[in-house]
Amino acid sequence: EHIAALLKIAIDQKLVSLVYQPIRNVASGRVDAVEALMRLKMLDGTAVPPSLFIPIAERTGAILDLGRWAIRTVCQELLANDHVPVVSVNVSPIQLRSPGFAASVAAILGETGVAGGRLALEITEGLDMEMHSDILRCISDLKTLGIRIWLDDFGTGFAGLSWLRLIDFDTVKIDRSFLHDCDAPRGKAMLKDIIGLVRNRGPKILVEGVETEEQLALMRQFRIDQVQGFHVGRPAPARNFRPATPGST
Ligand code: G
Ligand code: G
Ligand code: MN
Ligand code: NA
Repeated sequence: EHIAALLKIAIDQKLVSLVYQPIRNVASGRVDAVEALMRLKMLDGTAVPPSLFIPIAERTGAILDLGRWAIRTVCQELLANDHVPVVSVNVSPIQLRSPGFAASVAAILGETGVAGGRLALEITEGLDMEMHSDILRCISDLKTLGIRIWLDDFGTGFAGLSWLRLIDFDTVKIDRSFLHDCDAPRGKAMLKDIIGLVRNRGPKILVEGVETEEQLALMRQFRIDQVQGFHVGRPAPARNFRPATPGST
């Protein structure tokens, strides 16, 4: 239908773009990573939400071209300077399952001269995340390139625990829904248990959706490694993450 047709011309017609949301290291207080988020607009300029176009892109296969475009764009427009240490990009299981995905990422890194360790790929524990041996092999190839593998939206699906058991994630992102009720004792205890569960497996922990100073204080108390959310910053274009150059405003 309409969105599917739009996705086919989106790259050529410059209808897709990336915005970046800062991620703060709790101990140092510095922004030490950013997450790239894809945006799509229609020909008349109206924005199409990712919750609408990503599933369509997955179904039609357009996600393969869009995903490579996103990784190349991140390398060119952000990782080309040394200002932002790490950029994370969301990837769909469809991409991880497609033959040659790891090789295409390796080619982009080679082309742009970006070190693999500065790129993180976020995987969501969705319902469709079957434990495909192709996916596990792809993740292992990506890790060989030095690429960091993050687990996104942890705690929202049924598959998260299986993924945690099978894959050595560098970072696990705890879904923002756990922050909503963490000012009540029950919610706080729940968050604490989830943090303990993840921490015992070894990965770093990032909590998403931090919106207030109180929540940030709690994250310090829980010794969370990184936080992301409106309290740290909203998604913004790449120019906001480049070093200030003399003469620019
Ligand atoms: O930007 P927003 O918070 O609306 O993003 C919602 C969700 O859309 C993200 O959490 C992520 O799961 C998905 N998303 C955003 N950008 C991309 C992308 O480049 N690729 C994939 N596969 N998913 C994305
Ligand atoms: O699915 P994923 O977690 O990758 O996407 C992140 C999405 O969460 C983005 O679309 C972003 O706009 C949204 N987001 C980021 N920080 C906050 C926050 O502090 N509060 C809320 N409500 N949403 C947030
Ligand atoms: Mn994400
Ligand atoms: Na998330």
